[in-house]
Amino acid sequence: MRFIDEAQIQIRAGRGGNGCVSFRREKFIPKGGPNGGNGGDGGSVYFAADSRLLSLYDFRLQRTYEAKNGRPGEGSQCDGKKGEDTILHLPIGTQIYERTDEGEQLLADLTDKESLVLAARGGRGGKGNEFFKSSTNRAPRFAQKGEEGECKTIRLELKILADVGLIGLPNAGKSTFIASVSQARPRIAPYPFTTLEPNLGVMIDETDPDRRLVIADIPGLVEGAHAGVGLGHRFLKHVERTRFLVHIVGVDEINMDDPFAAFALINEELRAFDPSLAERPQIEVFNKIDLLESMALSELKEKVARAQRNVFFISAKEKIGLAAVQSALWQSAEVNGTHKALVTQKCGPLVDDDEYAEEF
Ligand SMILES: Nc1nc2c(ncn2[C@@H]2O[C@H](COP(=O)(O)OP(=O)(O)OP(=O)(O)O)[C@@H](O)[C@H]2O)c(=O)[nH]1
Ligand SMILES: [Mg+2]
Repeated sequence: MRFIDEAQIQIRAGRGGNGCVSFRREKFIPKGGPNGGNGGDGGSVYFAADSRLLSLYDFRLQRTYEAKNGRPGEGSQCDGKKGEDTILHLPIGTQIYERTDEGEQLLADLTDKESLVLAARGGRGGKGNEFFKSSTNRAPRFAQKGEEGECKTIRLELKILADVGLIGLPNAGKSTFIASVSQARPRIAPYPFTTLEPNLGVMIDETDPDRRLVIADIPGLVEGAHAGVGLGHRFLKHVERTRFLVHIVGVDEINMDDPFAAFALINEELRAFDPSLAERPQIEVFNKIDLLESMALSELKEKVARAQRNVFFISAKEKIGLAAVQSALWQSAEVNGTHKALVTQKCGPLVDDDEYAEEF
């Protein structure tokens, strides 16, 4: 599976270059002064957020990352070159923990596409002997060594950031929904557990392209997910950092006597995983209404009205009723009358390496 949301790596910054001991020696200047240059600083290791990424897969393949050492200083006051930095690109939403014998500590949370974090600082270059020249020591015969660069064990954990999380039973039509309202093109198929990894889609307002919402589609949940049934709750952490949820129930799988039981079942799973997730604002949706006879549909609508619930009726496949859900989403995203959303992510599903290479 390409979607990986945890990895552990070693990072090592570069050593500083040693300072140089050297004296000016020229034919008619037999005792020229010290002229050893300073060593260059070692390169540092940085983490940068990259909105094109949605997996820590690469960090399972390569576990050690180093920045370059600084070059030593040379005679004739030549300072050594600084070692090159290494910048590691991570998906937005990656949390960076440093592991030590005492435990682990959060170094940074890449919540923004502009995030750039210094994770391991390069060692300082040593001073050359010219630096140490003074009135009391006009010919120092020593220079400093370069410092070691920092070396750290890092645990990376991706927790997707999105405005909207899609939840529901397998086969409810979550992926069909995200495909209908965004550019995301996840796999859709008539059997449960088609989605095995989260997909991200961006819903764009046609009348105002600056208005966007990032939607996360995760694999379906089943009863007992919190105890590991089905794909378990492994993916629920990827809706933990969403602002609101769209809860999709396929009408082909409900019991007409108790049509809301399917919502309750998933809500129980949310509660068992994290009570605050169960309190997250939810937009409830009955999907696949094209499969219902008009009599059954009217009956269901009546039940919703009687229960005084605000459930939307859609067909994600036939694109019926989507506008109402979308406008409810825009409304939920408003804070004090203005649109507020994460505009940080623009990618769809996990970028394929070849596509990635082509595009960049
Ligand atoms: N008739 C009808 N079929 C739909 C509708 N929405 C989705 N489907 C079908 O339902 C099946 C499951 O759809 P998906 O979008 O893959 O469902 P999912 O919730 O993402 O499923 P998992 O990824 O397994 O959790 C597919 O065969 C879809 O074509 C709809 O509105 N009407
Ligand atoms: Mg799916």
